This record gives sequence, structure tokens and C-alpha cells, in this order.
Amino acid sequence: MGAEVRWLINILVFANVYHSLASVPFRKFEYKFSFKPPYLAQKDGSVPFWEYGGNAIASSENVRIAPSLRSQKGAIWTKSKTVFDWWEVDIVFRITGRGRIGADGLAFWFVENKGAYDGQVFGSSDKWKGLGIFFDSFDNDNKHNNPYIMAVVNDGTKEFDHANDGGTQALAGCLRDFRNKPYPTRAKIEYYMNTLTVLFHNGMTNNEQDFEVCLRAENVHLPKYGYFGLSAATGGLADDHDVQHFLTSSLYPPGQQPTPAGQPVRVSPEEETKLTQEYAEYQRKLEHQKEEYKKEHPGTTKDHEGEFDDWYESDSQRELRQIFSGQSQIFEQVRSLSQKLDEMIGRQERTMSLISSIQTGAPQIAQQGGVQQPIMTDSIRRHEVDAVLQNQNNLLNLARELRNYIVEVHTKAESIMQAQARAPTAQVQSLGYDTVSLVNELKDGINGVKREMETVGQRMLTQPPCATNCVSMITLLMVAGGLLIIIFLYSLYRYLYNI
Ligand SMILES: [Ca+2]
Ligand SMILES: [Ca+2]
Repeated sequence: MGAEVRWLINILVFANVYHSLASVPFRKFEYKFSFKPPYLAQKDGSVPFWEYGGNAIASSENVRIAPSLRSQKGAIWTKSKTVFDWWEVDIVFRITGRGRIGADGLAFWFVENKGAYDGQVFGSSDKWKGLGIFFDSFDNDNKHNNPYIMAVVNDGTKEFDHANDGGTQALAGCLRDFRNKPYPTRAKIEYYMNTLTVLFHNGMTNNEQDFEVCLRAENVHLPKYGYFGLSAATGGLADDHDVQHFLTSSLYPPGQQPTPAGQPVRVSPEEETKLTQEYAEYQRKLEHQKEEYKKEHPGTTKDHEGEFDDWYESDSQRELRQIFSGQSQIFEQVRSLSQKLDEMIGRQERTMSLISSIQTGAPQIAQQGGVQQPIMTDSIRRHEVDAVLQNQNNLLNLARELRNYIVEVHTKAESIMQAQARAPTAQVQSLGYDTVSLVNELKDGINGVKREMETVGQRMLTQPPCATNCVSMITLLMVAGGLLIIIFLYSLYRYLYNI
């Protein structure tokens, strides 16, 4: 039973993998519909398999389709029509200008007939038949929605609504700033099984994987074969419109890829003759340049003459395929490395955000058993603040009460001190008073005794001394002395016990 289940799972996994592999289109680089540096333009200024005109200038590094001068128009077109049904074009470009606002913009074309070099729609002809992808820098309708990227499909009859920046004519679009970026901006335009997808790289990083979807539209019907082109225009305001890479790949559904010997034969006899003539012309030009180079550098070319000839005599198409297959392998490796790096950065950012959310102490809501419970972090809360304030008020009241007590105690102490300051005087006065009165009393008593004694002496002198009834002098003096001692002792007793 277990073995059958395992077999079934294996079959399902295999079918799933086969299906996902089967849905990936086969790609073939189309060098006759591409340009890239170095040696983008040849010595005479021509770009192999392309023709350009108007104010466009081609150098070895890029094609300046319209320079940053007022009212310039230029375009570059493939010399021949495509010979494949589905395709992807990767363009690397820079739109730069000194102004905060630029004009007018850059256009990518896939059209049945080549446009002009000084047309009305971003430098090319109006009423085109096919697809136009516009990188519209200038906000003509003043809706503050530029720079804008949009796709417009035209059947060859409609005039472009420039005043409204395409308005309702756009198939789809996205608001993206593509001017004055630190790195070149990129667009990947894919037309496969009647689905048009435009991916955009905003040029803020040098990472080739930072593409984002700008637009995707299904059921898009373009001419079966057509010319690729780029055009640009400036107005009162002006930007440089430089395109560095234009890389075309033909796409084939699985099972329909061309044989390795070459592309499928779909070229008409006239076109084949024309292409053969072009190829002969190209060869002739190369020969001419080789001769010129030999004349200019006689020493350097002599030793490497065989190598030089081998290079030109080899099957260029085959070599290019080998080069590009090698490049694609390197590209895949770089992409997988970049994905791993992105994953690591993502994890790091997530960790950082978690740490910062803990640090800020924001209450978080956690889902625990279906019940939302706030996780209270280690921060001070309202009721704790209230408690602290209450404590502080109590302390203040206590301090106030203590102060009152101290004032009261101070007052009392002062009054006591004053009382103490007054107290000795009063006691002395009272004691002094008592002593003086006592002394006076004693004086009066002594004086009274004295007077009594004088009267007794005078009577004794005037009257004859009595024989029987009279008290002797010594007895009298003894009584008087005894009285004085008693009075003195009594006064001393009062003084000592403060009565
Ligand atoms: Ca515009
Ligand atoms: Ca606008």
C-alpha cells in the first residue's frame, strides 16, 4: 500500500516539474536586433543592423537619441523586420537633465512600418501600426502624474492625444521616476503568447534583479513581424536620452524552438536578397576598416595577421551563440548568488525590525489560543504615575505639617527663653523685697526694744529702785537677747525655704 502511494506522489511531482519546465519559453538572442557597448557604433558612426537619423548620435558606448538641447528629435530603427512571433527586449537607458523637470521623453516601438526621424510622437510618426511604450517625462495635462510609463497600441488610424499625455488611449501604465538616477534605468518588454509585460528597474541599485512589474496586459494583438525602434524628443525643457543596451531575444514555446543550425526559414526571397546584400556590404566595410587599421598600426597587426583573419573569417553567428551561452551561465550563477544575498538581507531586516519594536516598547497584540492578549512590555503605566504623584503630595503635606510644628516649637522656645530671661529678676526682686521688709521689720523690732530699754533706764533714774517688785537689769537684758535670737532664726528659715 505504502509503495503505491509513493509511486503516485513521484508521478505527481514529476508531472508538476515537467509542466513548469514546459511553460518556460525557449530564448534565442537576436544579434541583428540588438546593440550594446563596447564598439556599439563603428568608426564611421554606423551601428551594425541599425539605422538612425534626426538629432540622434551614436558613439561606441551608447546612442544619444535626443540630446539636451531645445526642440530636438531623433530615432534609431532596425534595418530589417523581425522573423519571430514572440520576443523580449531589454533596454538599458539613462534620461538625465539639469532641470527639476525634463522633456519630452523616450519611446520604444514595435511597428509594422518604420516611423520618421522627426515625428510628432516622441520624435517618431503618429498613426503608427503596432506598439509604443512611452517614457513620458513632461506633464502636458498638468495632472501631476509624470514621469509616466505607458503602453499604447495603435491600429494605424489614431492620433496620439499629446495634450492629455495619452489619456484614455493607454493600454496600461505605471507612475515611475526614471530621470537622473544613480545607476542606469532598465525596461524589460516581453510579448509572448499575446501577453504584453513591462518590467522596470528604477536605477536606484546596481542589482540586475531589482525589476518590478510596471504593466501586464493580455489579449494584445500586434503585427506578426515588425521593426524595433527607439525615438526621443525634447521641447522647451531638455534631457539627454541615452540608450546603452538594446538586447532582443526571440521566444519560442516549448517544442517549437528553432534548430541549432539557424533560425527558422521565414524570410521572403526579396528580403533574403536584401539581407545578403547588407551582409556583403557589412563585410566590405569590415575589410575596409581592417585595411585602414593595418595602415595605421603596421607593427602591431603583422604578428597577429593570422589571428586577425581567423576572427573575421569565423562563423560570427556561431561564436556569438557560444559567447552568449557562456554569459547566460555566468548570469544564472550571479542571479542565484544575488537571490541568496537578498534572502539574507531580508532575514536581517526582519530581525532588526523585531528588535526595534521591542526597544520602542510599543504594545503588541499576540494571538494566543484565539484570544487577543496585549503583551505589556517593561514600561511605566498611568496608575503607577498616579501613585507616584500621590506619594509626592503626601510627602509635601507632611513637610508642611513638620514646618508648622517647628514654628510652634520655635515660638514656644522663644517665649520660654524670654520667660527665663525675665524670671531671675523677678525672683531677685521678690527675694529682695522680702529681705528688705524682713530687715526693716528686724530694724523696727530692734528699735522698739531700744526705746523700751531707754524708757526703763529713765524711769530707773527718776524713781528709787524698788526693793521687792522690780526685776533685776540682767534678767531684762537676757529676755531681750532671747527674743532677738528667735526673730533672727525665723527670718533665716523664711529666706531659705522661700515662704
Ligand atoms: Ca507628456
Ligand atoms: Ca500627465
